[in-house]
Amino acid sequence: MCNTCGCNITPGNRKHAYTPVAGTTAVSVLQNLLAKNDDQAAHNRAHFDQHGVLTINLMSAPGSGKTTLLEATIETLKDAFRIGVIEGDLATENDAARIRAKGVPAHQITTGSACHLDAHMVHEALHHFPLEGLDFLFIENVGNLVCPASFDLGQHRNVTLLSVTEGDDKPAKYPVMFRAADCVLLTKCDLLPLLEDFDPARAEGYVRNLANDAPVLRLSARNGQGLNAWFDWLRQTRAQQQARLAAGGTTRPKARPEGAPLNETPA
Ligand SMILES: Nc1nc2c(ncn2[C@@H]2O[C@H](COP(=O)(O)OP(=O)(O)OP(=O)(O)O)[C@@H](O)[C@H]2O)c(=O)[nH]1
Ligand SMILES: [Zn+2]
Ligand SMILES: [Zn+2]
Ligand SMILES: [Zn+2]
Repeated sequence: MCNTCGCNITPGNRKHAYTPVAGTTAVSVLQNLLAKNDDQAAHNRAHFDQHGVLTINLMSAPGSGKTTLLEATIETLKDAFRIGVIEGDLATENDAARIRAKGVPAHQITTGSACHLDAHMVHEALHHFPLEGLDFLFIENVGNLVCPASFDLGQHRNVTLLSVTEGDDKPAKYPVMFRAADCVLLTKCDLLPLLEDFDPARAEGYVRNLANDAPVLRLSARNGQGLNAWFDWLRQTRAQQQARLAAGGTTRPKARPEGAPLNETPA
C-alpha cells in the first residue's frame, strides 16, 4: 500500500487521521487509520449479514471492464436475484447511471482524489442504499491495481479482473492485488486473436505462483464467451454464504500467505 501518497486519508476517515494524540508519528497515524478501517469493515459486514446479502468487491486497473461485466451480469441474473451496486470512481456518476439504466439500484461514491474505497465511505453509502431484500451487492472499486486491495470494506469475496490488453504478467507485478483475489477474471477474451502475446495459461501461472488457487475464468462481456462459468461461481458463492449464515457464521476474503518468489516464470 502507498504509505507515502496520502491516499489512505479519505473524506470518510479524515476525522480519525487528525485526532491529535500525544506522541503519534506519521506511521502510527496510518496504522491507526487501517485499524479504524478494519473496525468499520467488521461493522459493515454485520449489516450485510443481517440482511442476508452477499457482498462482492470488484477490483482491477482502470478500464478492465468492471462496469461492462456488471451490466452483462445484471442482464442475465436480474430475474432470479435482487441486485444492488455501489460504484466507486474519483469523479462522475457515469457508472452508476449505466447500472441504473439496467433497472437495478446503484449508488455512486465519488472519492475526489482517493484512489480506493474504504470502509467508512461504504458505510456512508449504505445510508443512501437500503439493503432490504437484496441477494447480491456488488461494490465496484476505484480502478487501481494497488491500493484497493489493502482496504477491507466488509465484503465477503474479492474478484479481480485482468483484461487481455494489460499483459499477462500483471499478477507477478501487482502481487498484493492478485493474492487478495478469491476469483480472477481474464476479461475481453474476444480480443485474444489480436493479442498473440497474451497467454491466458501464463497469466494463470503467475496467479498460482502467488500461492493462490482461486478460479481463473476466461470471459468476454462483449461476445458472452465464458460468462456462464462466472454466473455459476456467483450462484455457488451465494449458496455457500446462505448456508454459513443459517449456521450463524459468515466469511471474508481469504488472506493468502506470501507464495513462491515473485516474477519467476510460471510453472
Ligand atoms: N472488446 C471488449 N471490450 C470491452 C469488454 N468489456 C469492456 N470493454 C470495453 O472496455 C472499456 C472500459 O470498460 P468499462 O466496463 O467501463 O471498464 P471499468 O473497469 O468499469 O472502467 P473504470 O470504472 O473506469 O475503471 C469500454 O470501452 C468497454 O466497452 C469486452 O469484453 N470486450
Ligand atoms: Zn494510493
Ligand atoms: Zn452502521
Ligand atoms: Zn467502471
